[in-house]
Amino acid sequence: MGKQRIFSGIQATGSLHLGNYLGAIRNWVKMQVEYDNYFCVVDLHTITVPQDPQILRANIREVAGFLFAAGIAEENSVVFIQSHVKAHSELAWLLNCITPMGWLQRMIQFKEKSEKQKEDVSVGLYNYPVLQAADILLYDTNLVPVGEDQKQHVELCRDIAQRFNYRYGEIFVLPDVYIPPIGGRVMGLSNPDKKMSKSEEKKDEAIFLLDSPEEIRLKIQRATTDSLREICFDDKRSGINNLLTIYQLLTEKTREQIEEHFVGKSYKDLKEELAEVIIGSLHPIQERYREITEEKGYLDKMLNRGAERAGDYAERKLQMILKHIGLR
Ligand code: AQP
Repeated sequence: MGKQRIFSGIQATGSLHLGNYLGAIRNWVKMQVEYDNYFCVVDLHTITVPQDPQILRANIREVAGFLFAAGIAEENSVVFIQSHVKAHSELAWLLNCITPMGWLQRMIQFKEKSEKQKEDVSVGLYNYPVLQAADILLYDTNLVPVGEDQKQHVELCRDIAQRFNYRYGEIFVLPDVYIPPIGGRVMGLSNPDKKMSKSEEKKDEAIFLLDSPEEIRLKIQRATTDSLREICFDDKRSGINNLLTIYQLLTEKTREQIEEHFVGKSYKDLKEELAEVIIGSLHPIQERYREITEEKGYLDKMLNRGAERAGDYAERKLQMILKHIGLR
């Protein structure tokens, strides 16, 4: 039996943050040896909200660079840019034609993001999960490792695949979602009741992967806590719980070990230690990122090869789908 296949994507809506890393990318790196993997910078998803062309171009490269810098390796994984493989858009159209509008109306992310956009909200934003289903289904994906916010979209993808298979025959593999047991929802620093997000306007909410040690220390120092003193994991104390969860994810210690370690210590001690742990964890990724971006032509070479490998697979799958529908 061959390896099971993973597909996951990441938008280029801004600089990557600790939530993207701990909720998604770090797991992709860990899982990549055991699976056959396709990782994609989903630039077509990114333009479902307005983007400045110059900034978008830079963000796409930054996100791709970080995937390699974090440890995604060509031997195990295909890394590519979504718009470089045309089959994604074509399959999205085909899936649009069988997806009931009512299914999309239930999507929480659309409701949240469209509130911010008000009357400017695009059809593309509404349609986002169908394009995501196309991304996943093109590669016969078995498992989709994502943060918690994407769970509903992967479930919808399964429903679309099932509907398609029922109508046209067993064409699509039904994918499962993988949410990490810890880190599936890293929260914002000053508002720990909202998830850490790239497009959040208040930049203090997130630790970005390129933040300097000084920026990290300052952001953690300002992070919201509470007026209690005891340092322990507690869902009801969202600020302190979030800081401890980040600490746990990066140190890989157990909750008991961490609580014991901080007995008798203050929030200031926790924050100082956490900042150093984050700085130490990001340092090698930042170094590697600089090497990658300084080596002329490296990123383009990797992404061209990725697009070629992904494109071959996707095109074959697309031709088979077109045949089943009656378009070939
Ligand atoms: N705060 C988070 N905690 C854990 N996982 C997270 N992810 C995002 N935020 C967190 C996961 O990161 C992967 C890539 O996300 P995305 O780029 O597709 O967009 P998103 O889910 O909409 O994330 P952002 O960073 O909040 O972007 P914007 O601000 O543009 O909406 C996904 O697996 C996601 O679950």
